[in-house]
Amino acid sequence: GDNFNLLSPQQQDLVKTLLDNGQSHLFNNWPAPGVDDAEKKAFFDQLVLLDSSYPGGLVAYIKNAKRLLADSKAGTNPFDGFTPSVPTGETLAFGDENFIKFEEAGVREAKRAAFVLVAGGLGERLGYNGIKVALPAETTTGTCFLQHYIESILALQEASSEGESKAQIPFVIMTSDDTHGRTLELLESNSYFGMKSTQVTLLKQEKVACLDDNDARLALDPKNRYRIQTKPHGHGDVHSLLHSSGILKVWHDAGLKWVLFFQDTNGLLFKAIPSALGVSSTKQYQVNSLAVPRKAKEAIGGITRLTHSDGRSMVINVEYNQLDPLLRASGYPDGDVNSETGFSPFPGNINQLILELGPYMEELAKTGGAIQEFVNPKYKDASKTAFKSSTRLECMMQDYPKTLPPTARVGFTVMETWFAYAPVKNNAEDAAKVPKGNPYHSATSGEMAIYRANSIILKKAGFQVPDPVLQVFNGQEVEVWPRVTWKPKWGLTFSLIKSKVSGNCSISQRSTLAIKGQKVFIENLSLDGALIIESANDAEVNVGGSVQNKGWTIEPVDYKDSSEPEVLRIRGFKFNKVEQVEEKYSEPGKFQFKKA
Ligand code: UGB
Repeated sequence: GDNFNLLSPQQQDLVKTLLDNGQSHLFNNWPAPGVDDAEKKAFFDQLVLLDSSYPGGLVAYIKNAKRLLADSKAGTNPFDGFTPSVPTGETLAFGDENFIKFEEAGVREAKRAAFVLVAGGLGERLGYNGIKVALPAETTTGTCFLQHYIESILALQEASSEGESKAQIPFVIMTSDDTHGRTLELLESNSYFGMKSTQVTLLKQEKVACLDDNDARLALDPKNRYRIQTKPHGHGDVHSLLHSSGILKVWHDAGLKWVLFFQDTNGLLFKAIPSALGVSSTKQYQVNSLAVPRKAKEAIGGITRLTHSDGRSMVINVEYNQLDPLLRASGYPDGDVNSETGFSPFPGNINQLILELGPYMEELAKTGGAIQEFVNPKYKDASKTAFKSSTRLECMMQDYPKTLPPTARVGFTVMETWFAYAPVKNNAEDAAKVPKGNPYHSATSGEMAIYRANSIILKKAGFQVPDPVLQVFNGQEVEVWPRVTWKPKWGLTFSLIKSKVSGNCSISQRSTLAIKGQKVFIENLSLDGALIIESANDAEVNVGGSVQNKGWTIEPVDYKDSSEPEVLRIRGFKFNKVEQVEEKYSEPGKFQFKKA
C-alpha cells in the first residue's frame, strides 16, 4: 500500500519479487505511513541485507528452501542411488621418512599459501561465555588459540621464505555477528599477535532468514514484527564470502597457489599442516581433507566414497548424524560401528581442507560460492506439515567438492590423532558422558593432548620421557604427560625439533618445560621441576645440565566452583606454581644456561 513510498527503487523491486514468491504475510496489517516508519525502514534494510548476502538473493533462498523442505517432508534420501564404501588415501605417521619428506615440501610451498579460519560459530556445545579463539589452548603459557594460530602461520612464513624476499602469508578470519567484535578486539588489543594488521582480513558471515512452514514463508521475529528472524547458515558460507570479497583474485594475481581452511579450537593442527600441504603439492590434489582414525559415533564426519548406480563416484564427508542411517540403508545392518581395529572403517573428517587456488576460483566462478545446502526441521507430528520452531537452510564448508566434476583430483590424508586433532567443543558435563574410549573433545582433553603430543615428539627426538599417569578432571580420565610447550617458531617441523635437541636429555612426569624462543638448543638436559626459557630471536641459548625444583603442581578445579575463572573451570585443573627456574635472554648474542 502507501508504505511502498518509503522504499528506494531497489527495495521496491525486492518487495515485488517477495510478494510474487509467497511472502505477503510479511506486510500483513501494517499501519499506515507515519506509524513506525523508522522500524519499517529498518525492516527493508534487513531485507536488502538478506538478499545481498545469499548467492542468487532471497528469491533463490526461498526456492531452495521449498525444494529442500519438500524433499525432507517426502523423506527423500539425500544419498539415493549412492553406495558408500571405504576410500583409500595417504596415511602419515609422524616423524618417519615419508613424513619428513612431505614436511619439507610443505614448508617450501607455504609461501604460496593463504590461511582461512572459520570462527563464526558460537560454540553452543561448549557453552563458554567468550569467543572460542580467545580460550587458552593450554594454561602453562596461557596462549590462546588465535595467538597460537597466528604464530604458527608466521613461523611457516619465516621458514618458507628463508633467504628470499619475505612473503607475507595472508590470513582470513570468517566471523559472524556473534564473534566479529570480540575477534577484532582480541586482535587489536594484542597488536595482531605479531602479524601485520594488513595481513589479516576479517570477513563477516550474515545469518539467513528462518522459515515458518513448508511453503518457505519467512519467519518474523516473535519479538518484533518489523524484523525477520535469522539463524546461522553454517561454515559453508566461507566459500561465497571469499568469492564475493574479491580476495581470491588478489591472491591469484600475487602468485599464490593454496588455500588452507581450519577451525577454531584445534591446538594440534599446525603439527599436521606442513606435511599435509606437502601431500597436496606432491600429489597435486585440488582438494585435500585432513582426517584421523574415527571412533564410531564420534561427532566428526566420516570420509566416504559414494558410488552412484550410474557410475559416478566421489570422496566426500558424510556428516556424523547421517553416516549411521546411510550405512544401515546400504547393507551395513549395524550402522556406524567400530571394525575389529577398534575404529570406524571410515576416516574421521577434521575439517581442515587444502584447496588449490586456481581450480577453486574456476569452480566458484561457476557456482558463485553456493554450497549444497540441507534443512533439518523439527516437525510437530508425523504429518510433517508444521514445525515445532522455525528452521533455516544450512551448509558446510566440506561439501564444496560436491559440485566438482569427477575428474577433479580430490584426496584426503589420514594423520594419527595424537598429533593432529584435539578440538575443544564439549562442556564438562557432556564430555564426562562420552562413551568410554571415545575422545572427550573438551578443554580438559584439548590441553592434555598438547602436552601429550609435545612429550611424544620430544621422545622421538631423543628425550627420555616417562609414561604418563592417569588422572580424572571434571569426570574425564586423561593421560597426564610432562607439561611441555614451545613456540611454533621453535618446533615448526620434526626436523627442526631434532636439530635443537641433542645428547642425553630427560624430563620427569611432573615437570614443566616452556620454550619461549626460537634459537633454544637443548643438550644434555635433565629436568625434574619447572623450567621456562624465554629468548629474543637474535639470542642463541644452549640449555643443559640438571634442573631440579619443586615445580608446578596440578590442582583439580570443580567446574561448578564459581569462585574460579571460567577458563579454569571448564578444564577442571589449574597449576600451582610452587617453584621454577625462569630465564630470559632479551639481548642478541650466544648464551649458555647450565645447572651443575
Ligand atoms: N562455524 C562458522 O564459522 N560459522 C557457522 O555458522 C558455524 C560454524 P563446529 P560441527 O572436525 O570436529 C564440523 O560447531 O559443524 C565454525 C564438521 O562439520 O565446531 O559440528 C566454527 O566457529 C564435521 O564434519 O563443528 O562439525 C568452527 O570453527 C567434523 O569434521 C567450525 O565452523 C567436525 O567439525 C566448526 O563448527 C570436526
